[in-house]
Amino acid sequence: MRELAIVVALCGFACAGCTEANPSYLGSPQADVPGGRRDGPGTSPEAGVPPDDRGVPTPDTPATCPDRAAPQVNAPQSTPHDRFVLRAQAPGAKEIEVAGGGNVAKLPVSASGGICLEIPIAKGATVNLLVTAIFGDGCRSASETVTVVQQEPQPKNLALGKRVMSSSSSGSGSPAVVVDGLYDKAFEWSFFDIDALGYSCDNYAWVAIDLGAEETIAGLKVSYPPDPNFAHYLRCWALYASTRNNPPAPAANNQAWSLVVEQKNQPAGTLDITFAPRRARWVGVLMYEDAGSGVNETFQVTEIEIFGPAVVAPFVGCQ
Ligand SMILES: [Ca+2]
Repeated sequence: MRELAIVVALCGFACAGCTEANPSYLGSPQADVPGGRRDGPGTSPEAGVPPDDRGVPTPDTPATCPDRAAPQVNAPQSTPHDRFVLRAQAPGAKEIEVAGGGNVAKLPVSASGGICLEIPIAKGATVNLLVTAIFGDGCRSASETVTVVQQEPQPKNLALGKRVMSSSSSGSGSPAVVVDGLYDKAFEWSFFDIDALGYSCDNYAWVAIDLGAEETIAGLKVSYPPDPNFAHYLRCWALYASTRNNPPAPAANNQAWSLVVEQKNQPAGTLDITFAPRRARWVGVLMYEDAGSGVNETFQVTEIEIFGPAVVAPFVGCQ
């Protein structure tokens, strides 16, 4: 059975940025502020007392109402979209009330006993709603609380916990610390490199990560120890990708690898970039030059993350 589908401008209690005016089919703001049941057993109407949020019955609410369960509500906890779908079921009810941010919508239930709403939500906002059924006898059910957060989709770190290979290093332990999801320990590579002719991006250390399967990659993040004077970051570096299952060590002129992105003068601080999506089974980072002086290039890396593209499924509204 087709359910009532209405787009409602309901704002969360702490919502900012809601620009739509109170639609005509919403109750007047503050006329029916959600404050819990107003029709519970033992309550009595106070003639002439305007509705408020103290649990006082409205004048047209019966003096005694049976206990009725809250509507069954289906809504996401979070959404990447600018609206979300709220469905509620309360068989036998006359209306279902959705209240939030000082606005109230009362919608007649369909023959199947439900409603469906598409509710706008501002970027980064949290919407809090109370959903209550209203029956033909004027009595109200208990209320169901709904909280929905709008947040941007988080791309998945495809490197987390995956197999790591690297050139010989000066570090102790395993280079797997760069894919353990933690930022506490750095793994170190260091090699002798005289830049007789200056800054050269010639010799390098490398680290390669097996993503475990061919994936679409679209981002790289490299993290370092939290030292304000840190010089052992990737100043000159390159990211390569391979779709082979067992490629040789990454190298600039190896046909098993293709260049994704390179930087010859990366500034200090966490390296965090996105690039055009491409397929890769392995990724390889070539580390040419740090920002220190001396006859060694030394790199200390706490974590390497490879991100897939942020995927947002199309919004599906009330059908
Ligand atoms: Ca780590």
